[in-house]
Amino acid sequence: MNPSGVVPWPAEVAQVYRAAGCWRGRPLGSYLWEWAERHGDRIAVVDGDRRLSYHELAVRTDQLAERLAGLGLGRGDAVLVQLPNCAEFVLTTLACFRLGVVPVMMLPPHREYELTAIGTHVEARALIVPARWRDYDHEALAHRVVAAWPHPAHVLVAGGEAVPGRIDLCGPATPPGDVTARRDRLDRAAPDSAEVALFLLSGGTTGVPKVISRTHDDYEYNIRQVVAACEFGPDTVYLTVLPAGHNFPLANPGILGTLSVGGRVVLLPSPRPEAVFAAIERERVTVTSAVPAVALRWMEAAADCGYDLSSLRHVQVGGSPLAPEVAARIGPALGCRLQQVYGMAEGLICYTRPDAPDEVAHRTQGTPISEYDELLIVDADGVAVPYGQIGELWTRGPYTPRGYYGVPAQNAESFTPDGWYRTGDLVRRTPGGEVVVCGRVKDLINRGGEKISAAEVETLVQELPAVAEAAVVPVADPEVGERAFLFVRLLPGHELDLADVAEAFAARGVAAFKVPERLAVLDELPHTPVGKPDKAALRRLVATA
Ligand code: J2J
Repeated sequence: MNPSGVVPWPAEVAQVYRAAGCWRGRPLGSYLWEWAERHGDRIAVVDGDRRLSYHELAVRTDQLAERLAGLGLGRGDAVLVQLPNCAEFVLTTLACFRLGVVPVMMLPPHREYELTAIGTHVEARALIVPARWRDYDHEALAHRVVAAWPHPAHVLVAGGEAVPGRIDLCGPATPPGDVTARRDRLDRAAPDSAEVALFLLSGGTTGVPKVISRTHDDYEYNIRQVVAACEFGPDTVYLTVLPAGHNFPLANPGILGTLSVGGRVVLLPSPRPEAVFAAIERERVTVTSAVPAVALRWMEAAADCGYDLSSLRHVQVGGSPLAPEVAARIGPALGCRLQQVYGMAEGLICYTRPDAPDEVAHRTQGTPISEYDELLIVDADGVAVPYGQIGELWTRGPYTPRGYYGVPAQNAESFTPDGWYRTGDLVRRTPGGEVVVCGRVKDLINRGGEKISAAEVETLVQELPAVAEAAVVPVADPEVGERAFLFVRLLPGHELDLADVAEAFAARGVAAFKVPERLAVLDELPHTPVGKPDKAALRRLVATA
């Protein structure tokens, strides 16, 4: 990566955050051995039958860090991490933090299109993949992708059979060696806490996902605050079911929050209700997090499921809108309390607190986790609306970066000159200060919490030879909240159906979740006065379809 692509907080603001104790000046990897010393033999990570104690986690993280260093990876080198929920994901993330290598949190469904664009943008020095996952040969894909990057990079593979020439992520089980000497070497080479710790992908609105840089200082503060807000502690058993590379399960409080207080992280590769209930019973899970679509599936499956879910205290739900009527049913169905969360990989996190009264937990998305979070709710002209009214939310704060990585032109649109991030969400605040999400102005489809950029899909559809013009809008869906509805005008003599679109996207190597799920061919798309597709008119068409 190129450090000049990172937008820093202004020096005087950074000084305030440091003086206030938000930013502690310690890199994330420096906590690993502190955890190990405090919680030694307690179990930190459960992945199927594999259980790692805090001590083992520290030893194995350092082994992996040294392995990565041996490949020439070091401070400021970006690596794409595309791993499912497994122990290797946790080890890799922590090993990167130790070295100052910057993991880029890709998702398992990403393919050539995303891996090529992001890998090139951040000049990634490695791509870390499972050998196979869900019947897909990630290893072969990774080699094709890396060969197309304009710079040299390694492919590191987790799992699978030993193959000559392959670089196994964790290598054969090696003896621990001199643990202390290795630890000292890594401590001495630790990155500066103001440097970028990781890159998250934005659920953005542009052609290709934007990359969000999070520093060691800001992410550690985010984790510390959200752990306090959610009252995580050593008796927390957190079940990870959402893709671990998402900000929500990764750090809010998620995996990193749980580890930071000596709790136990249980990893599951999918949110399938049966497997989730079995894991809750077996591991005595106390808390888990889900998007509304997943929580809905659990609710339906929980009645008479035959599993003992009595250990579960909280289920944390966020990522897309949750209707109050549904919210009210989640707790009773699962025998626990609901916590709502409104958050974003760009920073700001709001939570209803664990003991919030029902009217707050069911009807609001909670309050910010930091007293230094600034929230401004504005009208279409950027003027603050009176308290309690609906407007677009702008935010700034000690864990909300001031720009995306390496896209100055985009940043001029997404951030104001004085550093506010325009969330694109419509919100209001209650008399009690809670945020209520009321809609959004940004152009995306929120499919069960997975964000699909309308512009990205439109650009891809526009490339099809049959298509003259394309526009994508959300269509409401009882299962996943929204699906992508594609409107097209075709060139004379051409035809198009959804299977053609799916095939073309697959051929381009686009993640399958971005394929539109409804299609209408129109003779003419409605247009705004400036000649763009009129999305409001198309949304009305969808509503009446
Ligand atoms: C409505 N829309 C919501 C909610 C997010 C915790 C929780 C979620 C995310 C996340 C996250 C919503 N109701 N409760 O990173 O740490 C929509 C908004 C927001 C966008 C951010 C976390 N919670 N949203 O969802 O970066 O539109 O983060 O701006 O993926 O999701 O998406 P993302």
